[in-house]
Amino acid sequence: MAELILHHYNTSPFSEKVRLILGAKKLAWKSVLIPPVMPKPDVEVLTGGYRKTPFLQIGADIYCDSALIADVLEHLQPEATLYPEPEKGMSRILAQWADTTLFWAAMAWSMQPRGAAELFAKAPPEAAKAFGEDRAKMSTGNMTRLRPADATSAYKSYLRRLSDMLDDKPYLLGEVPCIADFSVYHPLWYTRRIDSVRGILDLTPAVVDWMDRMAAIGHGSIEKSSSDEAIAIAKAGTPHTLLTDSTFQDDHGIALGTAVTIRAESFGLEETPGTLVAATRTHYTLERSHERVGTVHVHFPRIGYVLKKAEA
Ligand SMILES: N[C@@H](CCC(=O)N[C@@H](CS)C(=O)NCC(=O)O)C(=O)O
Repeated sequence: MAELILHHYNTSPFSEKVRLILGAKKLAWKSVLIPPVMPKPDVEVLTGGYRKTPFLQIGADIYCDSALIADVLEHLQPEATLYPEPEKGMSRILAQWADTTLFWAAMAWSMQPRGAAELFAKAPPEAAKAFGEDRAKMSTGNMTRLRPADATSAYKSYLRRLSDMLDDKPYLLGEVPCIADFSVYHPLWYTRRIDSVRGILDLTPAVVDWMDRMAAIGHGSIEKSSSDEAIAIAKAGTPHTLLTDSTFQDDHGIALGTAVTIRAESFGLEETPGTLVAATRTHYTLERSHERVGTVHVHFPRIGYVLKKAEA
């Protein structure tokens, strides 16, 4: 089986989502720890500009965004499925809500002053400042951050609604965890790691019990690696995607072979330039080269990303 390399850092919620999916699918993977703030030179060598966490590397293929990574892992190891019928559509829609609306409410609650002070208590003062500045820079464009009090009310309501869903079943949509469970779990996991803010979860004990069930899934089998090793693996490899849908869907009037850029719709707008080599129903693939890494293919989901012709 192809070697999976996850580029991530321990405190990243979206990485926790992917680590648990790797665990649910009982996969073995290599772990490359990347910096949580810019600069990220080795990340940029591999992705061509995308700076968010996590991304998955398989040889000379780089898969950006946890939603696309989940699809890739599903192709690679269909058991246990992340998208069980008959709730497949519902699970994806609930996951998207959790990765956006729930995530930002949970972040605003967790990073309130006492949470942030606890997180950075052992770090030098420059670290907290650098983190704040980095995330402020990422939050440009069409992004509106919730005010703390509004986020608190929303987070409490969301937790009550999730608790209600867990009244009569062990996981959010049934007897087994699906993509919605992994997406709902990671923002709550972030809150639970911070003693001074985790109390909000105790208002909904059914959610805490479900979190214990999710945590018990584990992270699969991990081998430590380094970005130098990962870059060497990419350089030695030839791009070969595991995504099986290849039919061209042109929603932009941009032909395959065109020089383009892709970036996230919000939060971290760094562009990845390259040649468009696939644009399917669900994802885009760019081909790009760099002297340290040779030719790689960088894959993005369509949802949440902006495709444009490169400016001449
Ligand atoms: N839609 C992305 C969101 C990823 C994301 O926002 N990750 C956070 C960390 S959990 C991030 O990139 N923060 C800035 C950074 O790590 O540089 C996904 O699903 O992977």
